This record gives sequence, structure tokens and C-alpha cells, in this order.
Amino acid sequence: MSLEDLAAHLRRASRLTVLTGAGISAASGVPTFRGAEGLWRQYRPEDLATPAAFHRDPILVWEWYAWRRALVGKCRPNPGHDVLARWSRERRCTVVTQNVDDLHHQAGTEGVIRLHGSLWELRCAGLPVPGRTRRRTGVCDDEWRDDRVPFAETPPRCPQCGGLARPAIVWFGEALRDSDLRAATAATRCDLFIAIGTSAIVHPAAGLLHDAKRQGAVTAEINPVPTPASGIVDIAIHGAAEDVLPRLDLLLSF
Ligand code: BJW
Repeated sequence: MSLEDLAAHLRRASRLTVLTGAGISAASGVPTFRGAEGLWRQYRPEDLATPAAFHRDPILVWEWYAWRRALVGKCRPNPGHDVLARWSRERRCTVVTQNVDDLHHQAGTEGVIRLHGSLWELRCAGLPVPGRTRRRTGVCDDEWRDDRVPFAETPPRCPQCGGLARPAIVWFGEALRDSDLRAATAATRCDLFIAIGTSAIVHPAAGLLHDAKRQGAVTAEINPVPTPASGIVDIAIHGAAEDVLPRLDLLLSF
């Protein structure tokens, strides 16, 4: 099946859902996790992206996030994000993303469902700031946005209780926010489901494509390399999102 076949399904689809992963932001300069230059090739997820890692060494974890915020803060949406933003407005396309970079939002995508949180949002960790206070704080419900690079102080503190703040990001072993998972699951009831730029191995996000297929959706994947989803989808397009999506968008106008 070809790009033309995918365009034909897109033209017919009245409910379209797209699941994106780190690959859609690669052309913007955001590192992926598992590619040759991926973050997990240089860092161990268990040292940086688990609640246990944060309890063990919050300063190390915050240094890593401060570095990523500085890097991602300079990145801008690419033509792949732009096409999806337009589809969200003009084709009732629901964008579900695993990305924490907020580039879909910056591109003007409406109603993005962010499964893994955002680099730019923080919440209270309910822990004392190392070396500052012995007092254990409660967990405040507060979640707030802070896009300052660098932070006023590292590690940042909860504005409500003064305790340690943490990134509002879903780490390994943590549950996704109920409302996000429910919205993403609802979006699997669609005519066409396209997975773009994801290695399709992190659950529950990776299961969404299977749910969509089980419910009768045509499924597609856009990725330069094969993934575990490639053998399952109806249409696998091997290519970069920033090239394939504008070509696909152009085909829709004929
Ligand atoms: C391009 C491109 C271009 C490149 N164009 N494409 C079995 C064993 C152990 C654990 C588990 C298990 N089964 C399930 C689990 C749990 C775990 C999991 O799935 N692990 C797997 C790795 C096995 N899942 C979880 O822990 C989740 N929570 C959970 O299950 O909770 C259960 C629970 C319930 C109730 C109570 C308590 C718990 C949470 C998962 C959170 C994932 N978080 C991360 C890191 C966040 C940290 C941070 O960002 O700071 O999210 S992991 C990382 O992977 C990140 C991503 O969102 C996620 C997905 O990665 P993605 O986007 O697919 O990126 P890559 O790099 O993998 O792939 C990029 C792709 O792009 C590649 O294919 C390239 O080819 C392609 N590409 N250039 C198009 N130009």
C-alpha cells in the first residue's frame, strides 16, 4: 500500500486519530529516546525517569531536565507538526502525543491529548528540598507552568508549600492521568488511526493502535524504520514525518 492509498483513506475518514512520538520532533532538533543518537543510548532511564531515581537523587534528575528544557526551548515546530495542526482544525483530526516538548501546541494543534505530560509543567513532589529543610511536606494538588530557562533556583520549589517540585511528566512505572488515557482511548473509535514517529513499544500508548484496529479502524504508520507496529498496520510508510506529512497533505488537495 502506498502514500496514495493512505491519502484515499484520509479523504474518506470522518474520524481521524494520530498518535505521535519523538520522531515527529526529530527534525526540530529534539532528541529521540531510542534511535542511534537517542537519549536512552546515553542515559539509563532507571537513573533519570523513574520515581525511584527522583527520590534517590532529585538534583541529578533536575539537572537532566534543566538541560533538556534549555535544548527543547530553542526548538520550533517543523512541517510535520504544521500539517497535523491544520488537520486538527480542518479535518477533525485528534492528535494524541507521547511527546513532552509541547511543539504540537506551539504549531497551533487543537485539542492535543498529551499522554506523558510536559517539560514545561511542574507539580509538587511532596518531599523536602535537599539540604534546605528537614520538614516533610504534604503533596499539594498544585500543578503549574514554568517556562523559565534557567529556573530561578534549582531544584525548583512548590510555590504553595516550598517543598521540592518535580516535572509533571509520566515516568516509568507511573500511571498516566486518567482523563488523558480515557480521552485517548475514546479517540481509538475512529475510521483511520496513524502512528507517526514512535517506536511503538511503550505502553499503554502502544496499545492504542491495537485498540483502534480491533474496533475496525484502518491503521497506518509513518516511520523511517520498521517497528513492532509495522507488521500490524494496514499501511506502513517508510519515511520521515516532516517529508511524508506535507506530501500526504498535498495529495489531499487533488
Ligand atoms: C522518526 C523520525 C522522523 C526518528 N520522522 N519518525 C514490560 C516490562 C517493563 C515495563 C513494562 C512492560 N510492559 C509495560 C511496562 C511499563 C512501561 C513500558 O511500556 N515499558 C516498555 C519500555 C516495555 N510503561 C510505563 O511504565 C507507563 N506506565 C504504566 O504502565 O503504568 C502502569 C500503572 C498503572 C497504575 C498504577 C501505576 C502504574 C508509563 C510510561 C511513561 C513513559 N515515559 C517516557 C519518558 C518520560 C521521561 C521524559 O521524557 O523525560 O516517555 S519513556 C519515553 O518513551 C518517553 C516517550 O514518550 C516514550 C515513547 O517513545 P517514542 O516517542 O516512541 O520515542 P522513541 O525514541 O522510542 O522512538 C522514536 C521513533 O521515531 C523511532 O521509531 C524512530 O525510527 C522514529 N523517527 N526520526 C518520523 N524524522
